[in-house]
Amino acid sequence: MRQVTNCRVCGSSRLEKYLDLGRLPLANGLLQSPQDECERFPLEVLLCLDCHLSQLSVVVDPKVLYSNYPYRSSVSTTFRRHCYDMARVLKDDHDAKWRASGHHGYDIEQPTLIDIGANDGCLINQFKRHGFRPVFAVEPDQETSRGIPGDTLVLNNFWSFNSMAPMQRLMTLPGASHITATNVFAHVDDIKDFLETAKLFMQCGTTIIIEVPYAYHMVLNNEFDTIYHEHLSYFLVKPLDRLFTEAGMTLTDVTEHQIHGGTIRLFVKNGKLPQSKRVFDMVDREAMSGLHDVDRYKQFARSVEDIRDDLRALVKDDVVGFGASAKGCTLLNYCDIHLKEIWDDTPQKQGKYVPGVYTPIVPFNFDRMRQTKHILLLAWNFADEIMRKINACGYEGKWIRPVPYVEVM
Ligand code: JHZ
Ligand code: ZN
Repeated sequence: MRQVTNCRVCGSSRLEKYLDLGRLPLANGLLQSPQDECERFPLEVLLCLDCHLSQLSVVVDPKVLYSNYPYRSSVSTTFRRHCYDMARVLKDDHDAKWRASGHHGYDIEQPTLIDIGANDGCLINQFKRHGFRPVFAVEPDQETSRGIPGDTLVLNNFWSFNSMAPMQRLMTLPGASHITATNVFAHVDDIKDFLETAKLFMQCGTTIIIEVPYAYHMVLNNEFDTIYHEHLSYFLVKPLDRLFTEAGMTLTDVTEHQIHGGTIRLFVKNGKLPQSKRVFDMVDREAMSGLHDVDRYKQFARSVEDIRDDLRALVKDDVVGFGASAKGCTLLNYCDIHLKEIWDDTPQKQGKYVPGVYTPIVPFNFDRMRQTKHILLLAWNFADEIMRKINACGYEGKWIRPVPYVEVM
């Protein structure tokens, strides 16, 4: 474990702690048995008073975090749909640029893809459907990467200069027109090295498309459960813009998406280029919302305590959870809530236990549903999909949503 003393973006040592969730276990370190021990690490968030990046106070070894990783992106229809839409937007944009450059009809150059943090191939599958040719995928966990389509070269490694530069030379790996990194950039400690590694595979015109949960929504909507040891950084546009500029790149555009409780999609290119007005507007909105001032974060921390107290008063041990998400692990452990069980469709999670609270994770069961009066939405980001599905099975009980405030529906 590494203690963070300097900001990951600007190097400043002026880091102020605004949230302390206690010593928590690793969110995806699911247990085989309720008797198993689990290691705990501090879960505290610091704000850089100079560039306004929020970051954890410690970095846990990624080899510990990402071995036997049970999360599978493809389980949610909403996320698959999100990847489909993303591929469509990028393909349309690619085709429009190709046409504008004077080429027509069947002569369209095929866009190519490198996907970082490919998980089970959820994103690659949707990009292939839109005519992208995968160059290679990077996914450190071998077992997770089994879902990636067989015709895609898979590198079971972390995206770092030390691991990728020798591979590039040995295997003469080419570049790609698009490099995607969805829900992985916040997991990276050395984000400058991440960008230098990307440069190895950038050609003229390559776009890096990064998606990260947006700290603006985390703070304004009290999404404290998106804080766990995998998420080292909680990004605003302001520090990101500085990061890319200092790396000799340009954040050319940024768009907002609803997925995972509020996500930003960043478009990054090599060199100094014009920026969309959206980039400036979002930085302004962050400032106007108080997010360049530590007091707003301290107010967030007080709201988190209120949610904890409300949930503890409401949730009894006959309540069932839906979605053994990483978020759920933070929520249950921080609030010290002990549910009857958690339903989850991920085969790799079923039969295991949430660390710290030792709640069993089981498949959805029709008979148990009939005896259930309250379900706690531990994957509130997929509330519509989950509620529609379970209500359609005849569920007549109530739903509890923990954020932005505790709500019984
Ligand atoms: P879900 C994920 O975090 C992964 P998590 C990662 N840590 C990250 O960075 C963030 O997103 C942004 C289950 N489920 O996706 C599947 C069903 O069983 O909200 C999952 O276990 N049936 C890399 O883990 C869980 O719920 C369903 O119908 O907090 C959802 O976890 C649906 C919709 C979900 O993220
Ligand atoms: Zn900083």
